[in-house]
Amino acid sequence: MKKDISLIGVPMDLGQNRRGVDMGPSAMRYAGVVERLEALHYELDDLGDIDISRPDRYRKDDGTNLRNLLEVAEANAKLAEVVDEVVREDKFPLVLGGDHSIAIGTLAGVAKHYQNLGVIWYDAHADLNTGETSPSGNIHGMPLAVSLGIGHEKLTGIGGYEPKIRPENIVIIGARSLDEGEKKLIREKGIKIYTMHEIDRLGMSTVMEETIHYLQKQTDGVHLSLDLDGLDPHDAPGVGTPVIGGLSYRESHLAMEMLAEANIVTSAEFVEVNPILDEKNKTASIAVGLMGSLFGEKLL
Ligand code: B3U
Ligand code: MN
Ligand code: MN
Repeated sequence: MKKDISLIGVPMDLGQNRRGVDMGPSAMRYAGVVERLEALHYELDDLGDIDISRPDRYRKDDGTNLRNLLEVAEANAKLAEVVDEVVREDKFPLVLGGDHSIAIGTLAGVAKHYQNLGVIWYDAHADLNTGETSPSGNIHGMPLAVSLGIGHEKLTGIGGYEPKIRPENIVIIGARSLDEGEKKLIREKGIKIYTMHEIDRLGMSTVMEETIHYLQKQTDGVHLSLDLDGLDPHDAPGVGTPVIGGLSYRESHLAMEMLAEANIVTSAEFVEVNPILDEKNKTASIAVGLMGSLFGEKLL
């Protein structure tokens, strides 16, 4: 892993409709992210937070099923520029959300620097909706589709190029709540996915071995997009859309440790931490612990 990390906060909750996830970056800073990574001898530069404009009212944009489209697009365009610069300086971008719509901006900033960027989507959801298939109109359920070039052009065009990623370079891990349109897209595009069913059958160790092998073969960088709702709500209660039957704390640490050992991750984001719904900052602390493992913290 690169020894220089740039930390970027994205205090945005406009991609969904439960307030509070905009406080995620503060909660993770409070939980000691900077100290945790510095203790591992990383040079960490905290770039602070992206400026987010607030609409006077949260609403779907005219004629679309996309909540706060213009503000979400604007925030992601700003994020993409900052992330682009970080990668250009050969530093590791570590992005703290914010709702998962921020992956649109992170990937727009990162992907142009790679021929074949791999993506690990650690999430209870696949986030493969479009305005047409989304049951909610929430853009946080769409960033993976947007990054494939599928969706509203105000989102797919961010960063001035599309698509950002290819379907064969994606691995989804932890899915257990998929909408019909998402299932169709997964089948059509042949996206590799480990739902909870496969994880239960194979075990996390095999799932990660296969994931690492698969991505190592064909990618020149890997972005980890970790939605805290991938974890079971018992372990990570502070998320907007908890889904029971998720990945455990232990499985998640194992996954991060195996990624650290394989040394394949070149950028990462931790999203959907909602301190208002949390229990004493438990979810933010777990997120920071997972970052520790991802960046090489060892038990012994
Ligand atoms: N698939 C649903 C629910 C959802 C997606 N991402 C989250 N929830 N966190 C949707 O609204 O697109
Ligand atoms: Mn998500
Ligand atoms: Mn999710």
